Amino acid sequence: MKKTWWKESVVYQIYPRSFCDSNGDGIGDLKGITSKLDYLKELGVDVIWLSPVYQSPNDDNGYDISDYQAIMKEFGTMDDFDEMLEEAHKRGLKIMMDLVVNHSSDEHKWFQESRKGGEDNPYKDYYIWRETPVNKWESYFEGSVWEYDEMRKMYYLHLFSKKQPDLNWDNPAVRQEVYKMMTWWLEKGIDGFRMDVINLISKKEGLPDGKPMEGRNYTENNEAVVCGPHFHEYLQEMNREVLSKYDIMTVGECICIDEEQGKLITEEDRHELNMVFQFEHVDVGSINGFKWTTQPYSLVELKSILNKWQIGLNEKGWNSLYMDNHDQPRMVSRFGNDGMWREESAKMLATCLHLMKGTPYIFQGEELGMTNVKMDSLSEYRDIESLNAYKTCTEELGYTHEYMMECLNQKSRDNARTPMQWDTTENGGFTTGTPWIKVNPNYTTINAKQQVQDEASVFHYYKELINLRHHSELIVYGDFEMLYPEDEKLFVYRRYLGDEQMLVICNYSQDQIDFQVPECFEGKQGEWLIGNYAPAAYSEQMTLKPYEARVYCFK
Ligand code: TEU
Ligand code: CA
Repeated sequence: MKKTWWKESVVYQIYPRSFCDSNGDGIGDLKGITSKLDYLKELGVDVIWLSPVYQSPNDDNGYDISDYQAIMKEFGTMDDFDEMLEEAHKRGLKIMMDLVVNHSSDEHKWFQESRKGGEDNPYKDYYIWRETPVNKWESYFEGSVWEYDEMRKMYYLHLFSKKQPDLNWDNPAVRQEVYKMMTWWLEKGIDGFRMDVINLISKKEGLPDGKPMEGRNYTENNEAVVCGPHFHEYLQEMNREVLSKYDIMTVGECICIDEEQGKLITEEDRHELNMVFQFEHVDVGSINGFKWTTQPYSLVELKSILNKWQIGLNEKGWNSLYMDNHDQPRMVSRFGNDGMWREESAKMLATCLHLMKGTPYIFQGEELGMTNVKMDSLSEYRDIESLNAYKTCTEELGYTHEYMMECLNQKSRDNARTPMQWDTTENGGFTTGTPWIKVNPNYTTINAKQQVQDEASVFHYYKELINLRHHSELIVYGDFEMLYPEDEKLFVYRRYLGDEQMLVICNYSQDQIDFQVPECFEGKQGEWLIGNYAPAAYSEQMTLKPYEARVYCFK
């Protein structure tokens, strides 16, 4: 397996709107990010992934871009960006940009021109236009994907909100525009791209209806849009024309893919992308991919999904490791225990994730064990997906208000988007103004300032995990084997490389559990590596405490 810096790195995701506000308008910004680079350096991460900072009317918080080569006014200026990039590089931190090119904003110049129609209009086919809706596809944000445009007197396709029209990737001019724009950013010196829903760019010819899903046709269009007929061809073209010319890192967000597709995208000799964000493990507990339910997840299922990906991509591909991002509820609330065992379970989950094979991603605040937020009413939610889902679920699917609020409380994307908790001053130190979204009131006990000072904090635990990775070939390149796959409370695995081995034991429950090491470790001498309780000498029988994680090394 080829060794590269992006396999040895840890990535930190910043959601700029909620990170740090430098001028008191209640919205995080670039100068705010620059002022916190030392904090990230202290944590020890290598790469920062910035959620979109481009000009945008913010229908979907920057994932609707109206100018790919300008900075969103609320976030600052291009000079602020350049300064941030320079300051990051000075500290040895790399910057990976979000690339949102499945769709643009309807306020993008390309769309404004495209709306005009006309035979000689070069922008005419930049988007997907039809005389009438040609299928029954539904948008991922609810409602039909077809929107009538008064000016062109035609319908355009939008897989997300109606202010996010899909670009027509089958038009070579569109692809060239995108490559030109990517090159412009790379020439500026950025270090990579995270590609938003990149596996939706190629749609099946004729845009046919698929088989309706059971219950409702929520994802009926998936088979026609997910990894469509030209998907790999377009990625390879992009790689040839742009990516291969730079030493960068790429990760494609790919919805509804399995590990077979994951392999095709990430295998080195196919020259597409370095890694993908797959969704199977974070969709655990959903019903047919429909997330608005409070149904509990099964640990056995979670393990079998992660195992499948670890094995599938082991030879020539590469995994990303994440549970948190700006679209997911907080992992400590979801897979851990955000009450009595918050610190223990946050550290346990981090151990479990960071010691698998792949590149780990930390979402802002995860390193503090930040939790989901309790919103008091629907009006406190800001996220377009949550608000639209409330409408559909209560109006069409018969959910009660109370049940839907519980679903939102558990799953809304806004759980991730409450402001970063810096200290105990008003608004958690995020802003001196009125924050654009509610601050989680638990900032008085969960905040960066306290944790940086406290050696026993979740922050310091992350620091240690990152540091371990930086000094261990076994952690980066070792093979993975899942142990006790059927156990309903323990997540146990081993890593091995040459003569070295590592045993990772994670208790996903609040029960005390008696554990017997598997046969392959019997008679061996283990050495303590890391854990979330006091170090314990190795023995073949152990009793695990609630949410305990222990890691032993064997040479
Ligand atoms: O997410 C893709 C995506 O599929 C999510 O919207 C997903 O459906 C949802 O979060 C599951 O609850 C990307 C971005 O990460 C997201 O923030 C954007 O809203 C979306 O694309 C559109 O650009
Ligand atoms: Ca601001």
